[in-house]
Amino acid sequence: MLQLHTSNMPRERTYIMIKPDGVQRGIVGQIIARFENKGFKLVAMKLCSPTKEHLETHYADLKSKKFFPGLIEYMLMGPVCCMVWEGDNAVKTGRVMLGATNPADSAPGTIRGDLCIHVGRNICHGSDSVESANAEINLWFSEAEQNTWGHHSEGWVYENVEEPKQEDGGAAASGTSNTVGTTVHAPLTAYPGANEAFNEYITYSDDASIGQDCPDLSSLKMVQGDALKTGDGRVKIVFFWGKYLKWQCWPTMIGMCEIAEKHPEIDVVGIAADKKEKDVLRFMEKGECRADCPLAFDMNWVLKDAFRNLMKVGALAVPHAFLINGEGKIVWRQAYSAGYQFATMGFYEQLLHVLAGDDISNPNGPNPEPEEDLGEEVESKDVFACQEVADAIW
Ligand code: RTP
Ligand code: MG
Repeated sequence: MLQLHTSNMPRERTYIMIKPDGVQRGIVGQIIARFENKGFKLVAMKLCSPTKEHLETHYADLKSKKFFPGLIEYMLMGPVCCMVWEGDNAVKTGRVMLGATNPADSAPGTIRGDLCIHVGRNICHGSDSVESANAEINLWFSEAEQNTWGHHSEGWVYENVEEPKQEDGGAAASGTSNTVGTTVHAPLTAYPGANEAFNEYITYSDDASIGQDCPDLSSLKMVQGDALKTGDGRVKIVFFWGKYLKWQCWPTMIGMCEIAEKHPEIDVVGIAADKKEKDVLRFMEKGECRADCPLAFDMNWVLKDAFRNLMKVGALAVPHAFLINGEGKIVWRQAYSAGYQFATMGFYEQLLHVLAGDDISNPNGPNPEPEEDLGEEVESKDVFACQEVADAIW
């Protein structure tokens, strides 16, 4: 799975529930505060009064226990406060924070150790494994209720958070987040209306690479995943990145992986346009490149040069993505700069058109000619000698 942690990437999640006694005793706030203070991120919360059946499903693994009927009765005594907390080791740490099941055994400093006495009134529940956390989260919350958002303190809670840098005056480099209160990258949806009318102004035939055959990908040295062959009927994205770029690449890299996950019918390859393969491998080993789609090394920039030659330009800027249709032709390309996201700037819309079978290669012909000179001489005036201009200025 995708492991790249910019501030809005999901980490481990756990389901924490304040039981009816905790709600009745008015200690919901204290419990929430402990998770907030720890550094975990609240991604879902609601107060609800579940049915008996719902609680029986939640505690299904305890059905054979003698205390099961009493447990269900206890859980039906009033509303419960359901929450999903996110953070590294959230499941295990969440359990440690709750304390032992029986408050008589819970260490002081834990929630149960500090705030309750009897096992049948132990005020809170926490998932006991990542698997049960995922099942419980989906039992209690719909997908729409589970929020993904970037926490402004992420870079102060975790080490090595890669912040996608924007025009922030260097705040990202100093360790503070530049994503205050925002979701870093837009969800993968086309902009409204994109599929109704073809977006006419973005493709021109004087981009020399458009309509050309995608260069042979067999020279690539695959680092992860299988080699790709163009013209096999499958749409492809060829994405150039460089380890030296780091944060400039991450948002585009994440977007690329999201597209690959969302569209199994297409192939994606990320190509490291770096000098030495061993540097790239080392970078991957260190876990800094946390992309889960096929990745390749472009020895001696063979492929990068091949694309550059097709474009008839002096340099191929990275990050740079090429969209290749099923016949192996380049139908769209896009360069990215810091902070730009893969799914934005029209790329995803273009992909959807290609998948829908639209020909996006040349709907507009060449760039329009510059507007004709109307032939009127523009009178030049000396600003200091002309009263009219001086009046306008002052
Ligand atoms: P929870 O699921 O609520 O987080 O608690 P847990 O994992 O620490 O403990 P578990 O074995 O799953 O038990 C679920 C809840 O059942 C009640 N219980 N009563 N009378 C008893 O011996 C007994 N044992 C467990 C507790 O409310 C416990 O939290
Ligand atoms: Mg349990």
